[in-house]
Order: sequence, then structure tokens, then C-alpha cells
Amino acid sequence: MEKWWKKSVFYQIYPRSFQDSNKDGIGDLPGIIKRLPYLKKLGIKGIWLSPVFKSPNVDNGYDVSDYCSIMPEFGTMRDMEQLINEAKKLNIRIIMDLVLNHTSNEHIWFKKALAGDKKYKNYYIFKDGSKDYAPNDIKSFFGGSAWEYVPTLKQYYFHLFAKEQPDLNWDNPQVREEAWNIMRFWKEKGVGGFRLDVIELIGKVPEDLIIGDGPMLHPYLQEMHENVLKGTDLVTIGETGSVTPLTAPLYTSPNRQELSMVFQFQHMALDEIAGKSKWDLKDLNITELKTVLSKWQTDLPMDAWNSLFWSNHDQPRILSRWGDEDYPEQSGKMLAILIHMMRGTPFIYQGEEIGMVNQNIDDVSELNDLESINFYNEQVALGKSKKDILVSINTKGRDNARTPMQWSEDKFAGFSDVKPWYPVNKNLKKINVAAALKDPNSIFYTYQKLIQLRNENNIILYGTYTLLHTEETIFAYTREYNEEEWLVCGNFSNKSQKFVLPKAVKKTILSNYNKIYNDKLLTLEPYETFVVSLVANKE
Ligand code: ISL
Ligand code: CA
Repeated sequence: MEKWWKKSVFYQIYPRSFQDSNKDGIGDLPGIIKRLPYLKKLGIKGIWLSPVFKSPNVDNGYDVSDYCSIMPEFGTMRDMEQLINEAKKLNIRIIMDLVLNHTSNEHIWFKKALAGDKKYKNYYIFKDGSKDYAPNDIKSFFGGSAWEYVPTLKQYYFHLFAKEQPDLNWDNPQVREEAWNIMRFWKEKGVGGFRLDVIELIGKVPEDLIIGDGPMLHPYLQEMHENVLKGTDLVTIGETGSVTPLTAPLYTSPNRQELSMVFQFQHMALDEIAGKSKWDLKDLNITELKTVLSKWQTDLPMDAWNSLFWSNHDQPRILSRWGDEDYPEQSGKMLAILIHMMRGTPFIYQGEEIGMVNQNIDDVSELNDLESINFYNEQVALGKSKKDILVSINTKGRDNARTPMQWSEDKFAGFSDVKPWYPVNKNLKKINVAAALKDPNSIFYTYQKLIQLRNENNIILYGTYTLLHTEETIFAYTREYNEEEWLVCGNFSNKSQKFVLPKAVKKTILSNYNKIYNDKLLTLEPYETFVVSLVANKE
């Protein structure tokens, strides 16, 4: 039987911003339980739950201080068990987001390490160095050196993210055993699997300047499989920033016994200047987008598996980014259709299904995310204009994705009865779940339909993919499987354009303009996107 996660669509929840249930302005687990029927209606089969473990929240939960207890703000272990069980009743599995590359500096292991305990020092990466000279020049992804000096030890420790996120030493077998135990703990609780944060970094060799894709990465993943995953149907989604269609099979081919799928970002880098940082903006080139997404469809071997997504908690809102806020329904549905008709497992990020957009800010004081704050301070120190810095942050900053979920037109969007931890987007009256559910033409129902189509049509899972040669701003491809052929076509522009179908239409499957397609020569309206099955050559 086919793996359940190949046919499923996943939904990512950022718990802090999803639903508050106890009037403290912070999303929580009982809030998620309350919203399960909504997710059932959408049709998803799995929830990627961003971290809910105990954490001092320097990086909003991606700095874990105890992997086997729940952050009190989010609820209790009992709430967590209830969430797992209530979801299971609706045939929805909970996927835990494990951050095993690093811990919080408040984890007991790190506290002991700092106190000089030898065993726990070897859980992390400590290196000799003098106060003025770090062991080498490796930089943290969040700015500054990746080495932090500890005067009491006269040593540096290594952190690829914030200094409050010390990297674990995966070369220590005791660390790996701790990781397997954490995974076993959650397996026992009945979760559906794991999303593995920055997993490609665990084989790092800092002294040789190797960060991603280190020599022991795959052996460690095979060890994980052997110790935790073997014989189960747990899904594992590996966050792998630098994977390519050629290296993805190393992670995901079943005979490798590693992970279920990769989660890769090649398309997400297309609006930054190559070789520079995410903050160095350039306009999206649609030809490049088509090339990158198509390459993953055609070059990934049949037995390997990729995920499909436009957004997550680290990315700006896709409707603001590559859609068109002047045509929210049309462009939102276009984006949804184009990605959901591809091969792979789709992920919807909370609010994407109702067309939530970026929230622009006017002042640095409105920021929450440490990545943006560090970037701002760094650039100000370099003498850059504050206005320009804010343009980058408003376009790419992670806070855009983290504003509270908009459930209704109530004062705080039905997210909470009190002022939320982070402000709700000002457009809440227009964009909210209640309005979307009332409107049969809303983006929500297109996502619902796409999920249904995936459940019912193997062509979406297995069909071969061919990109059609078209005008730059038309994104058209076919899928073929067992005598069946589907055409997916989107007008990626706000202008009307001509398009000629390669063959006659057998049946209209989906259209964001509710049209039925008969003619071969079409005039597509702004963002018009459709799926049709085509008449076979011999018919
Ligand atoms: O967010 C990014 C760029 O803005 C990415 O480079 C991100 O840092 C990278 O994808 C790793 O992300 C994951 O690990 C981080 C955490 O901050 C992210 O939220 C998480 O998704 C450290 O744990
Ligand atoms: Ca709460």
C-alpha cells in the first residue's frame, strides 16, 4: 500500500499565533483542539506543529530547553495528549517539530556544560581560543560570529543560530542516544511523525568549515531510522536547505532507510540577489520560478520524494510576495493550483488558505523576530538608511507570517479576547475564516477542492510532468499517467493573454474563474488558472 503521507496534504500551525483559549493573548494547545473541525473541513491529514516544547522563546520555540515537556504558555502534557487523540479521531496526525541541531542555552545539558561538567561539555562543541580570536570565521545565520566566548572556561562554544542556541555535538554517541530517546518518547505518545529542523546541519565539522551535508550526516540519519523509525509508518520531513534533485534521493529513497521527504528552498531564493543574503531583494523572474519548480518535478528520481510549499513560518506571505494583492482571490488560487497539481506532498501554512498577507511596519520597535532585529541593528551600525532596511524587512521578514490567525471580524480577529502577543493584521475585517467559509468563491474552497482532487487522482501523485513552452508569464504543464493527461495552466500576470491548448479538452476539472473549457484558443483573464483533462491522441 502507498505511504499515507504521499497522498496527504499537511497544514503547518505556528501555535503562538493560531488560537488563544485562555485569554492571555497567546495561542495554545486547547485553542488548536477547538479548531480541529475547521482543519477537518479543509481536508488535511497531518499537522506540522511548530515547536511546543519548553523554551525561553529567544527564537520562538526553536530554542528548546526541555524536549519532553510542554511550554506552560501553550498548555500541559495532558493538553498535548488530548490534541493527539482528538486529531486522531478525525484522521489527522500530529507531526512534532524537533529541533535537534541545537538546544536552548537554558537546557540543563548546556547549563551543566557551562559549569564545567565534562560529560555535558562533550554534548556541545567547545573549542580553545583566546578572547580576541575565535577558532575560525564561521558566521551565525542570525548575524555575527558562530563562536561565543565563555570567560570562565576560556573557551568558545559553537552556535549556527543565536548565541542562545548552542549546537549539539552529534559526533558524541550519547547525544544521538538522547535524540533517539526524545523521538521514542513522542512516538509512544502517538504522534504521526517528525519535522526535523535544519537536519542537514547535524554532520557539521566546524574545524574544517563544513556546515551542511557533512560526511556523517547520512550515517546518522540511518542510525535514526534503525533506532526509531524502522517498522513504523511515521513520516519524517527533513528541513534541508541545500539539497538538490540529485542529492534528495540520498535522504528519501526507501532503500536508503533515512527520511520520508526533503523540504527544500530553491524556489524561495528567487527573489534575492544570487550569492547575497535573503535581504538583498530582486524581483521574481517567472522563467526562473518555472525552471526551478520544473527541475524538481523532472529531475527527482521516481522513488525520491519532495514537499511542495509557498509559505512557512520563516517566509513572508505568498500572496504579498508572488501573488497580487489587487487580485487576491484570483492570484491566491492561481498559486494554490499551480503548486498543488505537482508531484510531492503539499504543505499549507496557517492563513494561506484564506489569503492572509504581509503586515508592513513603520518602525523597528514593531519587530518581534530576532533575525530581523539583528539584521536591522547590523545594518544601522554599517550606516545603511533605516528606510531601506525596513523595505527589506517588510518584504522578507519572518514576522509577516507570524501575525495572529484571522478567524472572524471581531476586535482581535477571533484569535483572542484580549490584546494578542503580536498585533493582528489591520485587514482582519476583510480577510478572515468566517468570511471565507461564507463565500463559495473564496480561496479556502479552492484549497479544499485541491486536497480532494489529490485524494482521488493518482495522476497527481505519479504522473510524469512536462513544462510547456509558453509566454514567460504563462505557467503551463501537463501530467500524464496511464492513458490520462491533465493540463494545468496559469496566467501569472494581471494582463489578459492568449493561450492555445495543445489538444482538445475532455473535461474541465478546476477553474479559478468557474469556466468550462471547450475551445483550444483561449483568452486568459488576469491570473486565470485552470486544470483540464485532455483528449488522448488516438481518441
Ligand atoms: O529563516 C530563515 C531565513 O530567514 C532560514 O534561513 C532559516 O533560518 C532556516 O531555514 C532554518 O530554519 C529553522 O531553524 C531555525 C529557526 O529559526 C527557524 O524558524 C526554523 O524553521 C533555527 O532553529
Ligand atoms: Ca493562551
